[in-house]
Amino acid sequence: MALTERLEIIYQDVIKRNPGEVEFHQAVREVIESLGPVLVKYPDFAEAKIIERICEPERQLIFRVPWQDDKNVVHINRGFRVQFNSALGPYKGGIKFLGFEQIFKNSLTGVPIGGAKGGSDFDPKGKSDNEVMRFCQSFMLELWRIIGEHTDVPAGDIGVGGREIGYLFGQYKRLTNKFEAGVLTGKGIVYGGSQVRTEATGYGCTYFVNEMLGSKKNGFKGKKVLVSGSGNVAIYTLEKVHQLGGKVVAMSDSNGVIHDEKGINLETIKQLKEVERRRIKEYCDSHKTARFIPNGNIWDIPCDVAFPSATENEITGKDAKKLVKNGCIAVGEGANMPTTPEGVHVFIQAGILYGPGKAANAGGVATSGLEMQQNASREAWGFEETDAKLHQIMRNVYTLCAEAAEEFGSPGNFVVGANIAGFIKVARAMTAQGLV
Ligand code: 2IT
Repeated sequence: MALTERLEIIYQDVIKRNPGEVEFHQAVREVIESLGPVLVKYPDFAEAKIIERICEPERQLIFRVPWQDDKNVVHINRGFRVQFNSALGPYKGGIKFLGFEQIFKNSLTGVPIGGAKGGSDFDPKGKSDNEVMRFCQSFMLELWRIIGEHTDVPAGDIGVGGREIGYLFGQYKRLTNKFEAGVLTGKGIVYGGSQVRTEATGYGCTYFVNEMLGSKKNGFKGKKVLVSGSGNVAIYTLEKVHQLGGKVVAMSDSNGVIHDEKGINLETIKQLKEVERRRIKEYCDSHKTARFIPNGNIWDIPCDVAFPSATENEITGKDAKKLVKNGCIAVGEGANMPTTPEGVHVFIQAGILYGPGKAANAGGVATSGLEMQQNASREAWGFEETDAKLHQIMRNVYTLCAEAAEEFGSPGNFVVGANIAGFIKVARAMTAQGLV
């Protein structure tokens, strides 16, 4: 889509100031493409240069992370934290990147949290538990200076799960001499974690798609579903899709795809991935109707609903065309930015139900918000109560996106809806807080 001249200037400036950050450019472009009609309706946002300010992180930290492996060899990695926007609350987001997306996603949840991301260039593959622990301790030895329950609240993301959050929390506690539970989310249930946080992104994404299907008087019953990935998000999407009557026929990891038209068995996947930390191809050892496709492309398999839940840019324009041609009617992005701009264009043109990550996967960070609420009040809610709150939040996210899309002239376009609804709230808060 063409940008107005003003938005094009902003975009070119972002490229110039952030050379090489192609995924950041991609995320910015997608948002500002939606904002033309917003600036027409709210010229004060333009005057206050809200978009220009949102595109520049409030603070960025890059730090050295030295650690020793099991043979006492010293390694040097690099850690990052990008504190993007605190207009709505303390910075909040995973230990990865794509902090820009997080601002709008967090805004959509209705929970008072700003946007941040962080990460490192450490590759956990093949590292022992002790090595991961030493790395996490060294990482926190720097990070602790800029985080806190009222300042910045990191969480897990790709490659950072409960184990890592535990090591990070232990080190933070030791450094600060405080049991400040709300400083990290995704904690274990026994030390301040929330019920449903592990399930939240997958459950939430399925709830969002269920709302989209419901708007067409449709549902998951009898639907054939693809879920890429086999991490947290993918596993709990599988669980919820099956609970709602759909059938997940394929999943994947970085080695390939498993395909079983009879449906993928949840318990086997949980055992393989959560308990034994093994590769997905081993699924076929115990399920003879399943086949493993080494380096296969999951999007080649015909489906009704697709949940890209692995990583960035995993659905290309070509994949999107294939999905549409094979009869796919809905896509829910469990991962962040898993569809390339060409792919997004294909879905929008085809008029299928397309739930972009910043709306569809907002249940994860929303439930982190619920974890913070419980930590602040020293409460621990039950599973059902927490799940009901998550479900309501996802209904609200859906309604916000649908209404904003309608109001700004793109009915049914949840990309436009999510960008505008997420943006307006942040822009109002920034305007109210003056030039900061
Ligand atoms: O992409 C995401 O929304 C997350 N990784 C979750 C962040 C969080 O703070 O729970």
